[in-house]
Amino acid sequence: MLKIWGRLSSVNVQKVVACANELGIACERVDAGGKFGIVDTPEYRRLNPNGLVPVIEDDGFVLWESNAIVRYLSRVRGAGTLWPNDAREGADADRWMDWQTTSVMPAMFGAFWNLIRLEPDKRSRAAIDESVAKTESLMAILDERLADRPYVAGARYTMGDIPIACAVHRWFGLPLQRIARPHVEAWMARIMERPAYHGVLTLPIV
Ligand SMILES: N[C@@H](CCC(=O)N[C@@H](CS)C(=O)NCC(=O)O)C(=O)O
Repeated sequence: MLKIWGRLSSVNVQKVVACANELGIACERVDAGGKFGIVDTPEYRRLNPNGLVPVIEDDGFVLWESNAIVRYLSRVRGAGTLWPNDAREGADADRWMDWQTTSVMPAMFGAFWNLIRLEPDKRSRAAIDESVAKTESLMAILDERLADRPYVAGARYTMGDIPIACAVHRWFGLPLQRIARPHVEAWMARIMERPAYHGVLTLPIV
C-alpha cells in the first residue's frame, strides 16, 4: 500500500493526498513534520535527506518533492486523466505546477508566515504588504488564464490543477483583504466539489 509521510497542514502534503484520493489509491498517511517531529530522525533522513514532508514509499520506491510525487502517481495511475497523454496538454499542466512552486509559494510565504505562524507582536507589516502585492499580481495571471477555460490546462481537470489549487486555498484562507478574482473563485468552487479534496482542503489553515 502507498505510504505518505507528512502532516495534512502542509500544502505540499495536501497535493499528494488530493492526488492519491483522485486516483483512488489506497494509502496510509503518517503524520510527520511540524509538531509531529519525526523528520529529524536518522530513519526519516534516510527517506528524505532534506528532512521535509512529503515523502512517499510505494512498494520500496521512495520519492520526495511534492510535485514529482504528483507527477509520478498521475503517470502510473492516471494516464489519460490526471496525466495528459497529449504532449502539449501535459506541458501546459507541468507549467502551472512549476509556477506554483517557483512563483506563487515564494510570493505568498511572507503573508502566510507573518499572519498564521508568527505571534502578532512578531509580525512585519512590510513583509505582509510586499507578499500580498506579489501574490496579487500572480493571481491576476491565474484569473486571466481561467477566464476562458474551466481548468488550468484546458477543458479537463489534470495534475496541473492540484498544486495551484492547494496554494490558492491557502491564499483564500489568509485573514486579509484580497482583490476579487471571479474566475479563480469559480475554478476553486469546481475544485472543492471534488471528493478528493474533502478532508484535505476543508481543514483550517495553521
Ligand atoms: N519542495 C518541497 C518542499 C517541502 C517543504 O518545504 N515541506 C515543508 C512543509 S510544506 C516541511 O517539511 N517543513 C518542515 C516540517 O514540516 O517539519 C516539496 O514540494 O515537497
